[in-house]
Amino acid sequence: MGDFSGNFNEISELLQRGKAKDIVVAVQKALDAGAPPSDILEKGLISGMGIIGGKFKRGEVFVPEVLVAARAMNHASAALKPALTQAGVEPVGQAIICTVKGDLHDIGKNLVKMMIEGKGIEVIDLGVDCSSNKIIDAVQSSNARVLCLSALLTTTMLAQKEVIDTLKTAGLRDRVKIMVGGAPVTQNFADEIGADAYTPDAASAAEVCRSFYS
Ligand code: B1M
Repeated sequence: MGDFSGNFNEISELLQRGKAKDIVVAVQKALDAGAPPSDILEKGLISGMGIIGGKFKRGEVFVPEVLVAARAMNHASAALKPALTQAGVEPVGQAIICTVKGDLHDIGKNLVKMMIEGKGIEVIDLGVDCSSNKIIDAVQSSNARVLCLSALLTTTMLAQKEVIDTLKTAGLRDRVKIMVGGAPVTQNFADEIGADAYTPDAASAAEVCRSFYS
């Protein structure tokens, strides 16, 4: 283990410039130097994505730049995965995860999935833009005890309510604990729509998800 100066700027900048290959090297370098994986994630990757988000909002960068940053994020997350998740954890059960209807953002969902898998839970990933019917089918045909819904847009967070209402109508609401999250989602909103849990980040989502299997 070497020395890491704690400078996560290089990782943040490589992410913002969408340098998928270079960022994997930088992440590995930071890990080898003893940087905590959670710091690499928060102070390097998520911080860089936040800067891109701000620039996007101000019209300083556009969708193509955000897409290459997203691609770099996915490569870097994959490189971090072994360090972030505990190896050899006994399997405890299944969970379902997706991004809701109308929403294509999957970076947060993928991080939540990765952390939950690290707790020994098998995750059925339904992908993005996922309709209530597809979710209902998965609840019916699996043994999942937890359903995780991610939404990144103020418009699509309402689809989380739609999923819960559809499950109620189908008589399936009590089959699963429902967890909601994503940047615009709050504890108040989760309470309003009748979700079982809200968590602000991937690490706490994994903790809470695991607690439903004890
Ligand atoms: Co989008 N986008 N985007 N975008 N995009 C946002 C969300 C936005 C805030 C940017 C901005 O204006 N500042 C804004 C939303 C505004 C709003 O609704 N309030 C926005 C917009 C407007 C749009 C479009 C409409 C733009 C357009 O086309 N005009 C469009 C919509 C497409 C659609 O979904 N239908 C769009 C498109 C895109 C891209 C495709 C280019 C790309 C997504 C690529 C991809 O995901 N594969 C993209 C990106 C990358 C962003 C930003 C820059 C980054 C999102 C991200 O990945 N963050 C984002 C700005 C920002 O967030 N600052 C933005 C990093 C990620 C780790 O964080 O996903 O929040 P996050 O996940 C966190 C927590 O929220 C939590 O854990 C994670 C970390 O620990 N979490 C959960 C997430 N899900 C959870 C579930 C849980 C628990 C916790 O339990 C189940």
